[in-house]
Amino acid sequence: MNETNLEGAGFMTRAIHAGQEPDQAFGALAVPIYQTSTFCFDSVEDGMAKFDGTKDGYVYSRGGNPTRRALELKMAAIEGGEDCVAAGSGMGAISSVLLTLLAAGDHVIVGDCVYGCTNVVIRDVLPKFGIEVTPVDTADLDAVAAAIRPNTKMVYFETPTNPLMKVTDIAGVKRVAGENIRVVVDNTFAPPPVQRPLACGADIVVHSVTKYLNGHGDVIAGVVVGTADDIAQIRNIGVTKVSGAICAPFDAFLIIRGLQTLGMRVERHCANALAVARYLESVPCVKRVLYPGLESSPYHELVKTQMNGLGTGILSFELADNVNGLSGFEAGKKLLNALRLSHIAVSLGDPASLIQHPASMTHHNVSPEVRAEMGITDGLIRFSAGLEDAEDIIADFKQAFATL
Ligand code: LCS
Repeated sequence: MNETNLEGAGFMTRAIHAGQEPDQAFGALAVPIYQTSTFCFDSVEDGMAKFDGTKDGYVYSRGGNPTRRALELKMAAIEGGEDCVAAGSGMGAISSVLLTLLAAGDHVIVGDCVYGCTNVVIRDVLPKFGIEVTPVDTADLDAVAAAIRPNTKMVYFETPTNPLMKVTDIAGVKRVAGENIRVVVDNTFAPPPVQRPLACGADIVVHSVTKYLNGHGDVIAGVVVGTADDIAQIRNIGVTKVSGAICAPFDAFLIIRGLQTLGMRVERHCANALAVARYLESVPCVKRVLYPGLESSPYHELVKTQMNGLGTGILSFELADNVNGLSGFEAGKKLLNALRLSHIAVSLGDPASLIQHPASMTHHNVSPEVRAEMGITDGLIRFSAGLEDAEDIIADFKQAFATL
């Protein structure tokens, strides 16, 4: 099957075949790892033509590499975009988008709850370059509309958000933003086959590939997917020249391997998270469970319409203020330390279940005031459901709760 006859193919077929042709040298089916810094030219004329763009071909691996290109083509097909550029981390991808598309005097609306480092880049660093920033709860479309100014160039948000799991109506934001404001969605928490922001009207999708897309907990990487024009600019300026945050060939190879099982993995992560969320709702000392797939969640309808009914593999929860004489925070520490199967670690989307404390870990670099404004309490715990058997994950929680 080649690129041309993937038209109309299903999700799993695209994830397996897009970007991958048997290699021309030996017919290898797996994408070869082109571990090289540079590419030789046949002649001076050949090099000149590749530099001035009159001839296709690779020149230098910061600008382009065949293994990375196979990953980019596969990701463009998976997200349904015209093109993709891969980066060396999610932060490399996000910074490259911002530094390419924004200029002094522009205004950005940013979701009021985003990953800690994204928060630092947008709310602390962009203003240093003369870019105005307004944090808004993008789940509230009236608030987005009210924040728009004549110089607004971008609305940037995560859905679901890290770590509060709020869900934004992507099509609604695009409707409010209109044609001239780019809508950029961080889709890390709900990758296809869950959610496809471009199909909902978003202009650009970014991912921390480190998470579900690679899915095996052994790579740090990012991607940006969008129109051919936007991606060409982001590749040439943000990724290749400004940040230099490129995705290495070996990492691209591992991600290509991981993407081929994305659909099955993500469905299993979501099913396990739902089972754990339901269990946690039944635990008396759990004050609240934040999981959009629960019937009790205010986002349950959007899960059905925008998230393919699947939800996500991550949930957050908070313990009661007093658990047998312990504060919610102290009880949370004791609970995490007592778990035997789930690891205390940041990141998410790994085969193993991971659990962490946002206030002291993923969002520790956000000031306590901004954390309070975001709604990240000291007692909040975030859990990334792995691919283990749900009964085993729940049994581990049960024995840990019994120690409180
Ligand atoms: N976007 C989201 C939603 C994230 O959760 C992260 C990392 C990033 C972007 C940045 O991606 P990276 O550069 O790490 O590939 N989130 C992390 C987390 O929650 N725990 O550890 C990292």
